[in-house]
Amino acid sequence: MEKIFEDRKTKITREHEALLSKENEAFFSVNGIYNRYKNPILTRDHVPLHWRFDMNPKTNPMFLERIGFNAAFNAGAIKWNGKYLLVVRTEGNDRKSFFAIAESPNGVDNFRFWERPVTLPQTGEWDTNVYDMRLTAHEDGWVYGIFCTERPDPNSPGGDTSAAVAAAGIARTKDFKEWERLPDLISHSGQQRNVVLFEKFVDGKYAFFTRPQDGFIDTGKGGGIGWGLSDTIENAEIMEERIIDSKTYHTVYEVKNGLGPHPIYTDKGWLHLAHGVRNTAAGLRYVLYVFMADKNDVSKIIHKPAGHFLSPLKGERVGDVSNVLFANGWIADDDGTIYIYYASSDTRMHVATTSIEKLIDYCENTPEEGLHSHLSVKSINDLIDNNLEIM
Ligand code: M1P
Repeated sequence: MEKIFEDRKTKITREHEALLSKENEAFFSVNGIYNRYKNPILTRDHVPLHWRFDMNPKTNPMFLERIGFNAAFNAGAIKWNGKYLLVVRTEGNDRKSFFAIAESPNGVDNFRFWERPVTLPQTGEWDTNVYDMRLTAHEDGWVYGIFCTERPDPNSPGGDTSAAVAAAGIARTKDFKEWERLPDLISHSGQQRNVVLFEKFVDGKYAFFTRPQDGFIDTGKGGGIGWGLSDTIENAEIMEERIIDSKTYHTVYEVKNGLGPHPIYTDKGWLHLAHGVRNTAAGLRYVLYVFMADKNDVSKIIHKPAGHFLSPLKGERVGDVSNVLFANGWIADDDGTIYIYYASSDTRMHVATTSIEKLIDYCENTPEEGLHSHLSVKSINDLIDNNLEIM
């Protein structure tokens, strides 16, 4: 038995270390707007071995896995003390997700989880499940994590054990180790997911991007990405919510949408990354889109390129929830590089790199949504006409 333990432990440890230290490589970009990378940056296989295996040969002579993990996805992101940190939605085989921090020295590979997952304090009403944290370094001095907390629906019709209620949980930290939990955001528009805290006070108040929804899955009348203010963060409550980016018929955000990470400031305006969802015969399809808001009013959209910015490709298309790209983290580096951290099909994490300059150009110069095929053809013909003049 001792030999089995040692052989298995040695092999599994060696392969785990090889995975964690594998270098990543950018693919050549034909569109020139962003570069995708060869390897996912985090998967369930990256989860530390001491979270999974009992390392004691006496109690685990066959070196069997005791706690299994299913996925590592939908990570918030921040640059912290020179390191690229992801707050990863880590999901066990028990279907529960929780937050765990992974750190990389360069933003594209060598991500390693910290020694322990985040211990998230509970409110009076325990979370059944938590996920999709958005990080905001607020001008009040705290780093906030706004996340979805899911609990069973007390009003569900008898016997429906899948009915749930989603709300925005709020936690804050100064070192990513100790987290203070605040009461969940109160809004008066049904359920909430995809809530993001803005980094600045607006009219002396805390400002939130929201995504009101009537039900747990369907947004219903909740018509898109919203915006609202709260007097305090300690008991956050939004009295008035206004939709700033609506779901719209026959677009990539026809069924629903939601803001991704905190917006990035540029001298031309705020860059936003969001996800849009459309219906297909094969189910929902989630893609990412980018738009720009006024530099003096982060809730006022000034440029919105048509269609998706990133969509699921090749292996990204398959996973626990297939045909999904989702992003709730990006990092703007001092040299203008932007690291977009996106998850594919609710299963694994990837990175794509671009720059502030490229995203500004993309927002300012990509044709906007015309909502009709003949206007799409007009955009193409305009480009052809300009090109024929100089070719
Ligand atoms: O399964 C796809 C995504 O579904 C939800 O996003 P939304 O609220 O926009 O529908 C979230 O549960 C998200 O975590 C998940 O990736």
